[in-house]
Amino acid sequence: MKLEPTYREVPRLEAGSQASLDHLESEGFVVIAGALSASETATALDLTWDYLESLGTGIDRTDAATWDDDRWPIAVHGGIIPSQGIGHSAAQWFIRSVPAVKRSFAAVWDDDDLLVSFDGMALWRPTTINPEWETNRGGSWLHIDQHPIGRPGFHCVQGLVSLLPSSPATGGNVVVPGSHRLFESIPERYTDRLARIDSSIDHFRFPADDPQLAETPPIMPHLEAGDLLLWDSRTVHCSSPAIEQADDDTAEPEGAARGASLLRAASLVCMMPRSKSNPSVIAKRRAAIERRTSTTNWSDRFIDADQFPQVLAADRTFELPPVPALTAEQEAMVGTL
Ligand SMILES: O=C(O)CCC(=O)C(=O)O
Repeated sequence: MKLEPTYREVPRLEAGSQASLDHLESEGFVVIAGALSASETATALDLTWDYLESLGTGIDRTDAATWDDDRWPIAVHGGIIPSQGIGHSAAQWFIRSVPAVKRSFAAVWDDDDLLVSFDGMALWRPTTINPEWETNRGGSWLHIDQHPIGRPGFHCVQGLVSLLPSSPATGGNVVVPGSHRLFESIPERYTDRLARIDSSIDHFRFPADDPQLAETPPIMPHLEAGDLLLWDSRTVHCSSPAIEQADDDTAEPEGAARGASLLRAASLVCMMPRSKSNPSVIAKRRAAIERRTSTTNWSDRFIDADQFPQVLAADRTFELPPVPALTAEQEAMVGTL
């Protein structure tokens, strides 16, 4: 039987607090309450739509009839847009620069000289308008983002800022609490499966019906708009679409287009100490600004998300956002100052 998440209220803790660090250490994830204020969240959402509308494909935020696949940027598993300049959109640079986001990561590392990922966003269109917009179900892509042999031990904490409140009817991120403690035993437990993954690839997927995960079932943590979810890259996670139908009064009428809104808008963000990176990676990061190349969560290696097989296979071009004019603080997060 495929593993399905249960929707859960979880503690929402203060950015940089000891309680948040303790929760991250014991559960492998933590929700930071209101890392973005209501007005910062509204600005970020607005900038996200600016990005989508600037792709040159004819997307109009007020008209869901223009959100079809022919106009939408390419999404990979779980409705994540990893490329097409999104990592250098004004939305992503705005979110990365909100002080509470950096404060949350600085507390994790006890270091505030941090390099930020040029990550993308998970932007989910309403399935009431087109059921084919439903993203991959949780059980089908539970994974970790760290190779158990290539990168043993603790290396990274990933994050996402939710720009909309979640509910069982929106779906959202899924984590398996405490599963970071499984990590060390993966080479023994999944020997054959792991042997198929090169040790330089920081991605390992669990079987959809994995009996070893059935003992610690996945949860979908509740997030308010502006919350930052952090998780250890060793924690088993993914995302999943709605697990309940929306109430009748909140559901979009079938076929509605004007006035519709996204189900989910989540900004992926990850910061790691500069000391884990090196000058060659930093030179590539600087060039990525000019080229508007997005990356994965890792800032200690340069992994070009424009080269993802799904992006290359789609063979489509979109207008890129303008080269961002970075502040000194943002240049420091690139590594060039
Ligand atoms: O959209 C999500 O919440 C899933 C994110 C994820 O799996 C990842 O960034 O590795």
